[in-house]
Amino acid sequence: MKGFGARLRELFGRPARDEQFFAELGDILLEADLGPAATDRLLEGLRKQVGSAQDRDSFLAALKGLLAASLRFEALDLVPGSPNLLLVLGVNGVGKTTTIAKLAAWYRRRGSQVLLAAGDTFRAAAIDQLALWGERLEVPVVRQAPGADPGAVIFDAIASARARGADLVLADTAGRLHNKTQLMKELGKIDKIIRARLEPRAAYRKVLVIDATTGQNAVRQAEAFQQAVGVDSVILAKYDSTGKGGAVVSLCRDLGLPISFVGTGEKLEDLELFDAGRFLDALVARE
Ligand SMILES: Nc1nc2c(ncn2[C@@H]2O[C@H](COP(=O)(O)OP(=O)(O)OP(=O)(O)O)[C@@H](O)[C@H]2O)c(=O)[nH]1
Ligand SMILES: [Mg+2]
Repeated sequence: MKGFGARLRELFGRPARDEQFFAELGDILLEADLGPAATDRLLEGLRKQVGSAQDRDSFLAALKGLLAASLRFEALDLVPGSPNLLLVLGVNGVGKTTTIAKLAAWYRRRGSQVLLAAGDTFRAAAIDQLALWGERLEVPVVRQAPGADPGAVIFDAIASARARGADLVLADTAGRLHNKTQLMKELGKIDKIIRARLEPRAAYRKVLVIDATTGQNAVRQAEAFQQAVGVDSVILAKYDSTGKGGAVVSLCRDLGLPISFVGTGEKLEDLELFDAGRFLDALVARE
């Protein structure tokens, strides 16, 4: 099947701007995972611009403009001189641990001293996976035995960061299904421990990793994490593996969440700051 951009260009190239046109446009937007609320609002916005945006390119530009208005970028800046912390959350397998390794490399390139906290104590393999990244990156990893309290691991990691003068703790957490209440509650406890340990002026962000291939389910996940512990920022992983990615628009618009980074592959350097313009250009370029 043709990609999002190809279908848009084909549709916008036709002269008609009738009900059939808007119905087809609605289908294309929904199939790109924009969700019903965002789709309705975009269609409404575009109907208003039919007078001024007639030809294919101006219609495409109008659509991009409306999409861009929904998207928000947030830089995860650190406060110098004290440990800052990014608590990385998400459902199973979305790319949390890999994203932590990428973030470690990213911040280190910018002069930060990074420390990893093996807060996914569920499986020994999860601790080992993070430890291996730590070795490769030459970044210290604070870990405890499998089954340990993740809050205690992160507590230790903050103390260790302070002792070493590290300015960033990247804390891993176990993947959890968003409908598992007990596990979601555990995040609240971890959050309290972090708040009690970090200096009030430090940057502390709860970062939700979303798998770009999961579509509208990402919105449901974000809502659940939002309710359980609060989410400050979203990282969109696996953006290289999907022709869609429209769920981001719903995340930003319906939940008011900003996007900080986009993961574009499995390698350490495959992490970019989220750029709404570039993101939309890529979305619309999909053949
Ligand atoms: N193509 C692609 N693959 C990615 C990206 N980020 C992560 N992955 C892959 O996704 C898989 C899962 O990554 P992990 O980092 O282990 O995911 P996780 O969320 O920590 O998983 P759990 O700890 O089991 O919940 C691995 O094979 C990663 O290489 C990305 O941006 N692009
Ligand atoms: Mg993991």
